[in-house]
Amino acid sequence: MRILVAIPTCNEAASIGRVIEEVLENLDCHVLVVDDASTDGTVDIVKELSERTGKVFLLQRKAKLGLGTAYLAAFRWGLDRDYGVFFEMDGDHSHRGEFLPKFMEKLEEGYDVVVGSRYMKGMVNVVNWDFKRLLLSKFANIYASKILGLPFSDITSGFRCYRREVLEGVCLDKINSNGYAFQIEMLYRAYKKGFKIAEIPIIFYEREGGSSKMSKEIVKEAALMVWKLRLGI
Ligand SMILES: Nc1nc2c(ncn2[C@@H]2O[C@H](COP(=O)(O)OP(=O)(O)O)[C@@H](O)[C@H]2O)c(=O)[nH]1
Ligand SMILES: [Mg+2]
Repeated sequence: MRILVAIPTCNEAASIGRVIEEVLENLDCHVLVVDDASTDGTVDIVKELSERTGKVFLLQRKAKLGLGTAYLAAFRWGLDRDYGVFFEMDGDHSHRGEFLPKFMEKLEEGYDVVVGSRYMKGMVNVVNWDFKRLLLSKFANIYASKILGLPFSDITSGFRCYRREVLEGVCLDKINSNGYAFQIEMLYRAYKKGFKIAEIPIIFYEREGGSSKMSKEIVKEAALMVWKLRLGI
């Protein structure tokens, strides 16, 4: 089965090379980077890896168009090319390639979606987050999962994988959210369609270089989106 690891980037030159190399060391797969107008050399690093390995592909967009549409572009690219498994992964080295085989084990057990959770069994597997960021993430998770009735510990996690059938089944054209709400919306739609979803424990390492794209607008979008999903509007 062909596996595609999708990585959205916006100025991640400090980490993207290492992220991609770790992915390729841990999994027999292709990598698709969806870059939104990076100006720090991210694209050159990706192109060099592409030439060297033949397993790395690049989609370049002209402006910062959001995480959600970056993933949608990656999914459509992969659906057109016969991939069977789609991973989502950050480009800032918060998500580590060493966990990839664990996701595959769960898929082989028969799950359709596997989410890498920072909060399984009451744990907080996050390295180097300040208290404010942790509180925001925990609160967002509790708020959204209660409202949507989702029985998972980390519904905003961006380290996950889907079988092809899930992406074909959830109607990608209907996805409305673009920031981190995208992760919640994808999981909610997959759950409602009855796909089998598992969580596995991962460790999330806060970025060491570059800068976060989290913003008030992204948080606001997520808070509203949860209600739109629940009310079906
Ligand atoms: N292509 C693209 N990538 C994005 C965008 N927003 C965030 N990302 C990438 O998504 C990943 C997660 O974003 P990040 O800023 O690290 O979020 P945080 O970890 O929640 O602070 C990183 O690889 C970012 O470069 C965007 O608008 N477009
Ligand atoms: Mg990050």
